Amino acid sequence: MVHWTAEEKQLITSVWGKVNVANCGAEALARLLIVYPWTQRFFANFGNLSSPTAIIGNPKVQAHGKKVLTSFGEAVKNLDNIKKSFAHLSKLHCEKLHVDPENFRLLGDILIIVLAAHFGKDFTPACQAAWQKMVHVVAHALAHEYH
Ligand code: HEG
Repeated sequence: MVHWTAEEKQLITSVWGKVNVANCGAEALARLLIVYPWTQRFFANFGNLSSPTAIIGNPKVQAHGKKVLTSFGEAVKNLDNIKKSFAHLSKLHCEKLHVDPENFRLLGDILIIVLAAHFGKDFTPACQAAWQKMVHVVAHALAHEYH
């Protein structure tokens, strides 16, 4: 089981409390689709993804980014139980959506970039370290039910 120090928990929850889930979620998913264009194959039914501008302005990308980051928030609320709280989502991504778990790691790295851009110098190295651990634990939990 993952161990969180009191400081890590505090850094994660205090940053999370200031995150605009709709904005950051939309930005993170859009950046994923732009920087790693092969991830677009999972979103073939999202309409126009033909350029960075189209991706950023695509309402389905925005809505799905918000949904993903809202779900990420469940992990923040359940730091000591992330694996269990994501078991059903892991099964869904494996069995129904066929998303390669490598993509969870890519999205996690992008989320760090988005948070760093939004928070600037308030995203201290200690904050970043706690969040790196967080996105790693989430990616691991989402990959857990794969077979
Ligand atoms: Mg996934 C659906 C969460 C990464 C591709 N994702 C969903 C849903 C949630 C979710 C809550 C809706 C599930 C439902 O309808 O019951 N996703 C989620 C999290 C993370 C993640 C928390 C990582 C932090 N997802 C992720 C990545 C990809 C992906 C990296 C692909 C590159 N997700 C994906 C697709 C769907 C979902 C294709 C279905 C979208 C749709 O057609 O509505």
